Amino acid sequence: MGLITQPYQLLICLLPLLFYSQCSPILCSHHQSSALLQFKQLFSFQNHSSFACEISRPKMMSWKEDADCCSWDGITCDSATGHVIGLDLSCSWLHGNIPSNSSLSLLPRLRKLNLAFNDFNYSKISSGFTDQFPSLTLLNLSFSNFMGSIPASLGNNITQLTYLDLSNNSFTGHIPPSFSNLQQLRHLDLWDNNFVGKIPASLGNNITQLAYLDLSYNNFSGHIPSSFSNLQQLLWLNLEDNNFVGKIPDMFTNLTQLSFLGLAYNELIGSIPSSIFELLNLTEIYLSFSNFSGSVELYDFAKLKNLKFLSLSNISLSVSTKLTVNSSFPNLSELSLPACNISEFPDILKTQHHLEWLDLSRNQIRGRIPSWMWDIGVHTLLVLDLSRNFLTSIDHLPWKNLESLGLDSNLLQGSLPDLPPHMVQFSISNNSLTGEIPSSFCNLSSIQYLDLSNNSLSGQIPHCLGNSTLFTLDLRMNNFQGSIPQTYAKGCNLAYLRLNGNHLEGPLPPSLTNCVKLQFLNVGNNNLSGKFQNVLETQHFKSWI
Ligand SMILES: *[C@@H]1O[C@H](CO)[C@@H](O)[C@H](O)[C@H]1NC(C)=O
Ligand SMILES: *[C@@H]1O[C@H](CO)[C@@H](O)[C@H](O)[C@H]1NC(C)=O
Ligand SMILES: *[C@@H]1O[C@H](CO)[C@@H](O)[C@H](O)[C@H]1NC(C)=O
Ligand SMILES: *[C@@H]1O[C@H](CO)[C@@H](O)[C@H](O)[C@H]1NC(C)=O
Ligand SMILES: *[C@@H]1O[C@H](CO)[C@@H](O)[C@H](O)[C@H]1NC(C)=O
Ligand SMILES: *[C@@H]1O[C@H](CO)[C@@H](O)[C@H](O)[C@H]1NC(C)=O
Ligand SMILES: *[C@@H]1O[C@H](CO)[C@@H](O)[C@H](O)[C@H]1NC(C)=O
Ligand SMILES: *[C@@H]1O[C@H](CO)[C@@H](O)[C@H](O)[C@H]1NC(C)=O
Ligand SMILES: *[C@@H]1O[C@H](CO)[C@@H](O)[C@H](O)[C@H]1NC(C)=O
Ligand SMILES: *[C@@H]1O[C@H](CO)[C@@H](O)[C@H](O)[C@H]1NC(C)=O
Ligand SMILES: *[C@@H]1O[C@H](CO)[C@@H](O)[C@H](O)[C@H]1NC(C)=O
Ligand SMILES: CC(=O)N[C@H]1CO[C@H](CO)[C@@H](O)[C@@H]1O
Repeated sequence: MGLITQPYQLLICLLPLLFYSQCSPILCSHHQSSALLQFKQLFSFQNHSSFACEISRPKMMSWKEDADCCSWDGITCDSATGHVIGLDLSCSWLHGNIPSNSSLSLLPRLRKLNLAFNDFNYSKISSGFTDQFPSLTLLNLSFSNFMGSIPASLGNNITQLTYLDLSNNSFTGHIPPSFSNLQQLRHLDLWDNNFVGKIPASLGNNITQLAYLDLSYNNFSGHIPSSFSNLQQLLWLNLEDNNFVGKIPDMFTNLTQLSFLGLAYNELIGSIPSSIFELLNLTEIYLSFSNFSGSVELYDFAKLKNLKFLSLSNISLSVSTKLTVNSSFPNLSELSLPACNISEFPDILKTQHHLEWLDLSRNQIRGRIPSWMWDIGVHTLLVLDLSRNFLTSIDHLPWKNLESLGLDSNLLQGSLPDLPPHMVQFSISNNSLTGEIPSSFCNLSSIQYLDLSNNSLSGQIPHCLGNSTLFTLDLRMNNFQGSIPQTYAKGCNLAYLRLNGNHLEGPLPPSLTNCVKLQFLNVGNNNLSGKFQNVLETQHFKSWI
């Protein structure tokens, strides 16, 4: 309980004494509560400003002039002095601009400021804003529609900062040199902004307590600083989706705690440093879509027993191992190896029992799927992408929970397989399949994307595909006959319908007007009749409907 230091606090304390046996003095000074109420005036409250929050409420709406601001929702006070030291307005439905002279500056003792998940209508952060809070340890502005650059002076003043989250805004500009003063920083998240420029070497030299560093989804360029080798506390390093160039520096020897490594979607060249294979705490590695050269053996990753997610692409990967019965490989959840020059199913798959995601697309795998593959992730596999290989037949789909299957651009012959019941996405275009669509396709209760185009399929289009959950239906360039399904129900989800290049007859179904989301329709090169026939050979259904 705080000391009663001001006469009016004493008064308010005594009044309730007439009714209650306990006295709880008002901690909050008048000028603090009026600063907060003035800040409240800047905003309107709209729940969609916090749409991304699981739980949200308009915290400020309960703030009342005659109450102790230290008890207000979102406020923390120092219990001895009554100073407001914490303001947590995350997920509070705020909509409006924060001006550079906002009354928050009247709360100079703030240590934690969390404004995440609101809509500040592209406000800028002025140097005035951050310079006001010399004791700040936490600043969270994530996902709240800020823009503009980081004030150059930021690091000069708030040197106690340990946690800085500016992720998912529209910030621009460089990381200012003053950041090198933020030597207490443990968490730096700039994910999903429009930052540019090089990463200052001082980031690695000076901010050596960093445990979490996320610069992904920006437009940073230049080399990855070799000074990152000093970040020995690092658990999380994500530099994905920037314009980093050059070789990965030799920085991993010291990063022994690293658990997440994301370097995908850059323009990195050179080989993947073998020091990565010594980082025993790694659980996730994303190195796809860069320009690495050299070759890697999949088995190099065998020591990383904690590895769950492995994603490589566009490198020459050697997958055949001398896998013995006893030898173990990490138990992966996700293995993504597109365009890795692979010519066979990697035999390390034989030891994978928890696989949920397997991408071997754009490789040179030939023939049929080996029968031992049927035991891999029978109950766990959700996503399987084998498109753009040289597979010749698909006999069996034993994966009960599979939701997405890609088999496009192979050499598949024979008829369509029956699909697992929870399938959401299935594409098998550009093959040589024959026969009809199995009636079992009518049991697919979650299907959204179905692409059977460019095959030699025939027979009628099952009418159940009209009245379905489909968003995309692509059956073009086959030999389908008969009429177009007539049964488009109200609430139809269909947005893309391509039936061109078949032998379909009859009119376009009137019920297609139930598909109000339809954006793309092509029924050309068929034998359709009826009044819509010519008009409908347009690609933008909405434009004339
Ligand atoms: C947001 O408010 C609208 C009405 O103003 C209401 O229909 C909707 O359910 C609310 N959403 C949430 C997530 O509270
Ligand atoms: C949001 O910003 C725009 C443009 O600066 C302005 O016209 C509008 O009034 C602002 N809305 C609110 C709620 O402050
Ligand atoms: C901020 O400046 C505007 C005018 O530029 C003024 O109307 C407003 O009262 C000022 N707010 C504070 C808190 O000083
Ligand atoms: C900051 O906001 C993010 C929202 O992106 C949230 O996940 C995180 O927990 C917040 N951090 C703190 C310390 O409140
Ligand atoms: C923060 O910087 C401003 C100028 O940028 C200066 O006036 C102020 O004294 C500094 N505050 C601290 C605590 O260093
Ligand atoms: C930051 O590191 C650089 C070396 O990169 C050093 O020259 C500088 O003094 C350091 N800055 C601070 C504030 O410690
Ligand atoms: C990203 O940076 C590159 C140069 O590194 C530049 O050409 C490009 O326009 C930038 N893109 C954006 C969206 O700022
Ligand atoms: C590892 O960190 C130490 C201490 O910061 C440093 O002296 C050494 O050069 C680092 N090693 C590498 C390979 O970067
Ligand atoms: C890294 O792994 C070691 C050995 O498994 C473990 O003792 C340590 O706690 C791990 N570190 C982290 C940060 O998980
Ligand atoms: C990386 O590869 C892409 C295409 O594979 C190419 O366009 C780009 O120029 C390459 N970049 C570098 C830095 O080699
Ligand atoms: C569409 O299917 C549902 C259930 O599958 C059924 O209740 C409804 O009658 C069907 N509508 C049409 C137009 O066939
Ligand atoms: C990945 C992610 O959640 N990105 C979000 C960033 O914020 C914008 C809106 O400001 C969302 O549309 C993105 O989905």
